[in-house]
Amino acid sequence: DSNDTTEVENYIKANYAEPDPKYFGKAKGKNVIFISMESFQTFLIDYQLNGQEVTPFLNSLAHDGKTFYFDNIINQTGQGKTSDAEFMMDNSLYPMSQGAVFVNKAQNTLQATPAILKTQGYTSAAFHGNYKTFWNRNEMYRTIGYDKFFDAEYYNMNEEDTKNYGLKDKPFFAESMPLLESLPQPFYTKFITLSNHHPFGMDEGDTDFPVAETDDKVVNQYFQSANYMDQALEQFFNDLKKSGLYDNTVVVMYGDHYGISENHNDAMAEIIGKEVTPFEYARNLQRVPVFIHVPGVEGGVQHQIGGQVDVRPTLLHLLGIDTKDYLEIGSDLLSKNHREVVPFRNGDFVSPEFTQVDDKCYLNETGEEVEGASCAHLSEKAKLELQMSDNIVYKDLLRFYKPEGFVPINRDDYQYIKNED
Ligand code: GP9
Ligand code: MN
Repeated sequence: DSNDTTEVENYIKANYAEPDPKYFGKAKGKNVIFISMESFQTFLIDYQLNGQEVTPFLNSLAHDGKTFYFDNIINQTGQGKTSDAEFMMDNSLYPMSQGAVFVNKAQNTLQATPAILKTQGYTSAAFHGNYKTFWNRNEMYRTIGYDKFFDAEYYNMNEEDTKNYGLKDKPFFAESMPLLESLPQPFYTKFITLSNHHPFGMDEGDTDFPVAETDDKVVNQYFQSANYMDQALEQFFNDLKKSGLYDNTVVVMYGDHYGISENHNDAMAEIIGKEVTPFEYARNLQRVPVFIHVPGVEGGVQHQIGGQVDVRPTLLHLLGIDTKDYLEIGSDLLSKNHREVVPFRNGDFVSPEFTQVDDKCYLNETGEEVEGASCAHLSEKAKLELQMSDNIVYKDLLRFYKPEGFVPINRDDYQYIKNED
């Protein structure tokens, strides 16, 4: 009710991180392209398998000085995996602790980015080479306010170009180009890749990148599909440049969640050259990369600790939209007051000095377990952040809140039926 809403509103206003004027509005009016990089973990960046870079294209972006590359962002997804990451990118709210928010809360009221940008003249679209009902996307996208959803029905889903969940990334991006170019500008779009999905095996001829040589087939194949995705991204960037869109578009790329679960710790120890302790698994291997390229703005490698919920405020501030009137939980990564106690969905957290894993407290510098007292205060902070976000999502509180100038979405205005486009 309105008491709950007031409590959440007070918490959010007290924790607001104001934009850095150096970046605020630097991407005003530009197109936006999000790319969900399936199962992509940060350790892959700059990793060499037998002396060969796995992701030479992404590595080049990480070091070109023009792209922001955030190497300390943690995976905050729950059971909704890809869809949980999408939820965070569009809403800066946490997904659910059990179940998928896309499945369970598709009827909620949201104030998602497509709806916010609509009042600024933007058209929004989602692109994905799987069928629209997967993860209940066709319902949740109506609540988020995506104008268009180009799902598998818009692509050539022939045998050769598909594997497990759908279209391979190279044909996906290639076939997406004309659809993207057909959109009115400015646009807000997202592309959800698939090829780097567990168990990762690619077909003969898709890649000539070598497999790793551990005893674990899943881990071995991960490098091949990650390399394939890297090539697909390079192809897409080249196409964006050729089309002229690149210079007028902000590109945000993020790893959606881990690809290699803790069942593969033995093989991963060989890969990273050290034992995968619970601390190592959480603090290092749960990182997912975030890249943001803003035409004409200098970037560089960014080490601040953050979470997936932090991407939206960062982007909105770049677009010149102050987030202070929105009930969102994340914190602008480029703000001088960015908060650095960052929760995992299960209540554990990462912070500059300490990391909590399975309720145990570790000192980052040594990876040693220390007295729980060192983490207690930080742990409370992390839990409170999750709780405030959960209040919004579980109690559907945005029904009772109207940001200034925001025009609410009417789900009935959105349908994703191909022939009626
Ligand atoms: C399916 C794709 C994969 O459409 O998004 O989902 P995941 O299993 O990674 O959540
Ligand atoms: Mn995924």
